[in-house]
Amino acid sequence: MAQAEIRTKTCPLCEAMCGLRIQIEAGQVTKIRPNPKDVWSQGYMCPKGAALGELHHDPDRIRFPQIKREGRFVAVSWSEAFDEIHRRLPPIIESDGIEAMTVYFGNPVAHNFSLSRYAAAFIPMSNIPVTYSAGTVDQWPKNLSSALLFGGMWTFPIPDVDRCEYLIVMGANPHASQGSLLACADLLGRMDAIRERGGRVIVIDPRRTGTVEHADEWLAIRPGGDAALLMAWVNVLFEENRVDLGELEGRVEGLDRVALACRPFTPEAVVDRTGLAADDIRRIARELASADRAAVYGRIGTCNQEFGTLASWLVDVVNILTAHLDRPGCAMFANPIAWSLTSFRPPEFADGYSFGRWHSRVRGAPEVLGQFPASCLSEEIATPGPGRIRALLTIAGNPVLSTPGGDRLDKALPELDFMISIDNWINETTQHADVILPGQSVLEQPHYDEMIWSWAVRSAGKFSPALFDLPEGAWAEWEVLLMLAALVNGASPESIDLEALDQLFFTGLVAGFAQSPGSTIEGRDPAEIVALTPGCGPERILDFQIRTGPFGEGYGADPEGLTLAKVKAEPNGIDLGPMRPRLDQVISTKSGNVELAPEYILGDLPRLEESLECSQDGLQLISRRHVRSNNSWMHNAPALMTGKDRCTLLIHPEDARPRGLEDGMQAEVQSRAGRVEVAVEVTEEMRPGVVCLPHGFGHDRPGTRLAVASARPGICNNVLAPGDLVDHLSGNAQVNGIPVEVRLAGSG
Ligand SMILES: Nc1nc2c(c(=O)[nH]1)N[C@H]1C(S)=C(S)[C@@H](COP(=O)(O)OP(=O)(O)OC[C@H]3O[C@@H](n4cnc5c(=O)[nH]c(N)nc54)[C@H](O)[C@@H]3O)O[C@H]1N2
Ligand SMILES: Nc1nc2c(c(=O)[nH]1)N[C@H]1C(S)=C(S)[C@@H](COP(=O)(O)OP(=O)(O)OC[C@H]3O[C@@H](n4cnc5c(=O)[nH]c(N)nc54)[C@H](O)[C@@H]3O)O[C@H]1N2
Ligand code: SF4
Ligand SMILES: [Mo]
Repeated sequence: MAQAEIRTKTCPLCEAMCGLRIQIEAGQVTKIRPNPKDVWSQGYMCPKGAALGELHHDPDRIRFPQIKREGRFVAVSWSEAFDEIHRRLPPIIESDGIEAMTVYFGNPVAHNFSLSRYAAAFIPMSNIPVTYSAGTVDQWPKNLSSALLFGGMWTFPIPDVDRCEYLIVMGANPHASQGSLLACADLLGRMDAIRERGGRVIVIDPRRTGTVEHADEWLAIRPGGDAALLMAWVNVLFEENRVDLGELEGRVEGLDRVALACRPFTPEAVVDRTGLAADDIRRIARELASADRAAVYGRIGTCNQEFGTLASWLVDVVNILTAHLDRPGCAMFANPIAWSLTSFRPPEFADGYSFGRWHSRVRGAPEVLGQFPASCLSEEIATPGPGRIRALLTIAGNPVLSTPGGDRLDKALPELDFMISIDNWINETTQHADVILPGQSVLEQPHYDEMIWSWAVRSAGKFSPALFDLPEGAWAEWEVLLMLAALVNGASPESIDLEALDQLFFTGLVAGFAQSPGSTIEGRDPAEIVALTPGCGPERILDFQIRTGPFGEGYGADPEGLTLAKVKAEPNGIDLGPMRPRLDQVISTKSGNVELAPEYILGDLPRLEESLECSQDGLQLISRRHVRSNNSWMHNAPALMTGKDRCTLLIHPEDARPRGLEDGMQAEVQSRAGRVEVAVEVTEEMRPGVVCLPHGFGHDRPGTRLAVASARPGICNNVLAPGDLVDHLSGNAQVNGIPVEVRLAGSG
């Protein structure tokens, strides 16, 4: 019998970054438990972490490249796959130009050791001009507001939950999600701790989620009402002379413009739009203003909605006006051990941000931060004419299920001349590919999060080595990205020198950082730094990020400082304490101050004001997550799929009764985009007038290879999401607050 060994590993599935102990016997994962010694997560984990073994051993997971021949995928060698790409891709680009190719980046790119670092290599090296991503179905409004307020599109203030006394959670459900754009293991436990030390937690959500069980108060807001509510708080703060910038006095531009802009939004004026009582709105504004350590935290419910950018902006505005930015216990900026590549400002925005620099061919959608809404992809493939997309690469994404109108994309993808996917499964999207290049399982690759520590409540870090070898001859995903960038440029596989490409990318990073004002190696010779950083790939980049980070050895500046080797020597991680005030280090606006009132954002206020008058009859659909799902891609893990059906329509009894709907009955849900049939769950946890479906289901399409998921397929809620419903400023999808009709199935 082989000896059981127990290895530590950080779970990369979500932002909680839990430390796990993984028991392996004879090459099989036999047990996964939380690691109580992990300095960051301290013994916390959720059921998904326990499923990493099932994901790794999943017989449906692809381990070898696949080429589609006569409609069926056949496993081939890596060199055959690259030859096929070289044979088919360059002719398309030669005839239709590089504009004929695009990429869709999915969510796991952000969590994957290789992809998170080498996506930044692939984009400039491939020269592909327009890319798509899950970002425009997620946090694009926050990227936009942060770019304008603070100068960095990934500069997100986060609540310092461990020292906070008054926390408002808007449009987030950590009970399912475990926290987002807020890294903090056991967020619910930390919310409980706020209340145990005499503080207060308020949840604002159209649904009484599991998170509400950890709060003192639940405000059942109408979908999309957040910007109006936040504006009313701003109104009360100015009206009652409660605005207090605290230490930020003199550091905030545009206060007068905000004071003027909030005038129409009295608590009384927003009652209809928010569905909340004026007294509650006023009371909370006063409580916020008088709390010493407080923060408003907004997440996907404030982004994926009608006024995503206004709401995202206003969360920061309210924190600023109540002296709750950049102070302990309030909204703060994290200080990661290893800085993230996303902290570089793209050179195209060196002189400031501008939007709508180009427009999409079919819909005329303006680009925002380089992207069009994800829902544009299907029409850009399907609509003939010059500029049509002929070739697509998807990287760790499943837009057929995850993006609005994904059913149209499903129909458009077969029209492509060539499609490549880098993915571990043959799913609703990748089944359309001509070539699939497998990624690694979590356990086959090292791990150290690239971006997530940039919004973590403590300055911590930890490295996990790979626990299993790659299959013979397999390529790591960072190598695949470099290879593909060269193939897009027409190079033949045998002529490609990966080491040279990696060196080129790394040298560029070092040079860029050495030129950044205030960087720890400002003015140093990049060649010297490169020579002092051995190795290759993502580990070398990580070593560089740590050594030049705030606690790093700085290439000789502080011999006691951190290196990757020192981090590796601590398998339970390194923790260097809570966040500290650091606005001066993160701000990169032209004025050097917080730009509180960007014209671009204020320009959307008339639309918000108009919306106060609109009466909202009929039902509105919102989305939900579950702790045992992860977007669309973990429904093939048997341990996560036990128990009752999770793909149900939640509906309030007052809405169910007149429609003759009872628990378990089938309902027909119709929007102007599409129609689905789904079982209902009648529950008082919904605000009346609002119904709710999970996203990421709909695994009933032929052609996929997902035995467990397709046995309990559920329906895809994004069939109901009209692609043209977007937040006007960011182009981010509005997948919450979709007008729908619901009736007993077969009754209409
Ligand atoms: N209606 C509605 N729609 C939504 C949302 C919502 O709230 N409501 N939420 C949106 C949000 S926030 C997001 S982020 C998007 C997600 O949108 P996507 O990123 O497009 O979808 P995922 O389901 O995360 O798909 C991930 C893909 O990556 C693959 N994968 C997993 N791990 C790896 C890996 O390590 N390497 C590689 N190469 N592939 C891997 C999986 O097999 C899967 O194909 O969905 C969005 N869609
Ligand atoms: N288990 C699990 N964890 C995940 C994921 C997953 O799919 N499963 N996905 C990951 C990803 S990609 C992301 S982006 C994060 C997202 O993390 P969260 O933002 O916490 O996401 P949700 O759990 O969807 O919570 C969003 C909440 O917003 C509410 N809401 C909807 N519309 C509105 C509105 O108009 N106003 C307000 N105030 N609230 C509204 C919904 O009812 C819901 O409770 O989760 C991540 N973690
Ligand atoms: S909360 Fe669950 S999915 Fe997220 S990192 Fe921890 S174990 Fe993994
Ligand atoms: Mo997301």
